[in-house]
Amino acid sequence: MERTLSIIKPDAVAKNVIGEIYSRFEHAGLKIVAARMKHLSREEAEGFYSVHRERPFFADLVEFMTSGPVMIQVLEGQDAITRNRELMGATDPRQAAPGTIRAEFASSIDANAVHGSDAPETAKQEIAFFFGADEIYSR
Ligand code: RTP
Ligand code: MG
Repeated sequence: MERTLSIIKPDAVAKNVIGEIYSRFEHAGLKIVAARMKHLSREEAEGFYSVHRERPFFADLVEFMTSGPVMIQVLEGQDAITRNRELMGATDPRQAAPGTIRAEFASSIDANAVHGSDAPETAKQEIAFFFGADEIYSR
């Protein structure tokens, strides 16, 4: 069993597709074992994406991630990290495979609907960034 951190970004929350995205997780065998809706502060968004601090898109990324509430969840299942990344599709929705979350719901490389951890180490860090051990209900 593996865990990954998923965020439904402000664009997808605004589009009212939280349930549709949750449904994809469930159909793929991923269980939602923790969840919280939150409007990230600038400090939280900067901290969460601190690996990208020096990248040219960092300011836009933080601006976008604080533009409205997000839905944050821990997904659990076999190969959860890879499986979630497959469901998400490529970062740029124009390159995302048909049928993926980003192909269906994203409108640009910034407003790209979802975040997913990209490796076991980052998954661990990202889960701990938002959830205490007592807030995760493994099933
Ligand atoms: P995420 O971390 O949000 O799951 O997305 P990702 O792994 O597919 O992409 P990553 O390289 O980690 O980039 C994080 C987010 O920054 C925005 N971005 N903009 N304008 C650009 O060239 C650019 N590149 C990345 C995207 O919103 C991406 O999801
Ligand atoms: Mg990433």
